[in-house]
Amino acid sequence: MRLALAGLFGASSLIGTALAQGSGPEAGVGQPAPWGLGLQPAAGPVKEAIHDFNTLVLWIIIAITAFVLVLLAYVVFRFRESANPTPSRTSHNTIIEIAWTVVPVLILVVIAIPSFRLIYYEDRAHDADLTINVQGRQWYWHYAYPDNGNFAFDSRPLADEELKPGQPRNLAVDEPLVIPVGATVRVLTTGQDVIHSFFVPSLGVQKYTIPGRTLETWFKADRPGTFYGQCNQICGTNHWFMPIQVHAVPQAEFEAWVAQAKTKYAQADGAPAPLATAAPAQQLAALPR
Ligand SMILES: [Cu+2]
Repeated sequence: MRLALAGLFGASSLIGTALAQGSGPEAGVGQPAPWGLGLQPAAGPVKEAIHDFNTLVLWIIIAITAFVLVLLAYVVFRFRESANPTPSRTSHNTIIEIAWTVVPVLILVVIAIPSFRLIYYEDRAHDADLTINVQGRQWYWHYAYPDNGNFAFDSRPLADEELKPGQPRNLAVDEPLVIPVGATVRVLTTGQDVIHSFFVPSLGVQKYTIPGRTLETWFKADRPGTFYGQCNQICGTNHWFMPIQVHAVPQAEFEAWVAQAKTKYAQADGAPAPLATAAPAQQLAALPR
């Protein structure tokens, strides 16, 4: 029995490792992979904390599932009709009843403590290096850099014929969000029209963008790379038209980008883009329904 359990746990730890590491994307790229299981590989500390919590809960689930499986198998075998012709009439057992109430409560406490710790860790950036305003709009993203010249721009997916080799379809965008590697980025989200959600799995960030409200979260990329996400709140017909591309670059490269962005993009004024220009007509027409 002990050997069988050890074998089971050995196999599940392999699975756990495989799940935690994900499969497919090379370092520095955060995107879904064919047949990928589990969470995307972490590209920063927030996602690492999410991985840790996920692994803890996975182990608890494995232990509970294995325990129930063994118990069921034992009961089915030990108390089958031929082996146990006159069944016991026992209907209460105080010790067992207390145990099966208290043990699950303890398990929930064990899960709750790191869970709350993670929520508060994700909640707010302490000593942020820069702030980015993210506004979800039907159906594109609007980004502003208040600390770096207060320029703002829109971000939309590339049409299929515009994709360069290596750019994933429906994830690559025309104007990515650019951040410096290693910087703590405060993200303030708001929605222009309906509720959207800013979600970049490899950086461990997911926040609603709600009209009339500003929500805060943060992330940090600890390596250069391109990290993809999507609006993951169903927000209308062209919900899928809202992929997110975060480009993490060294500080000097970021400063060079900021310098040209100040002249390339308009100043942020908070005014919504006219609806007629929200998405180029020919681009929308070319998209599958
Ligand atoms: Cu959306």
